[in-house]
Amino acid sequence: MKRLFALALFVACLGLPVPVLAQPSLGAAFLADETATIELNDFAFAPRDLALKVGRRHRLILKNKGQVMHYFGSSDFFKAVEIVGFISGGVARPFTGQTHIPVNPGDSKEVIVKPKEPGQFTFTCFVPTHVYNGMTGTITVNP
Ligand SMILES: [Cu+2]
Repeated sequence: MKRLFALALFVACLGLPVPVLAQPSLGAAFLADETATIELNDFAFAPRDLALKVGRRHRLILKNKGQVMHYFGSSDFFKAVEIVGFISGGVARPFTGQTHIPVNPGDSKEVIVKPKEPGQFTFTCFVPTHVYNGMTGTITVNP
């Protein structure tokens, strides 16, 4: 009898709307057509050349594998894209017009961009000595 009651309760519950308590995974927070992981090392980006496409949503995962803080920055590039989403500290956050994204050692951030126009852009680390030591790369946005 107890078992039957439990079964009836279970069946009754099936008809009720189930509250969604689970947080969507970060991957699902913003849909992207393409994903590229960019490693920020001491003192280079890997890869150092990126190819994106106008109108596609590109998820750029910025991973700092180095021992010191690095930046992924490009004032020209961030002006030529629509920012679809930004994830920092595991949480979706507003992207406040920044052009140089700092990433702590061992940390990662994600920016989802949709290029608006074709072109070639340089990206660098914000720290001048890091640029001098090789932290620079190229983003090509194809039509
Ligand atoms: Cu750096």
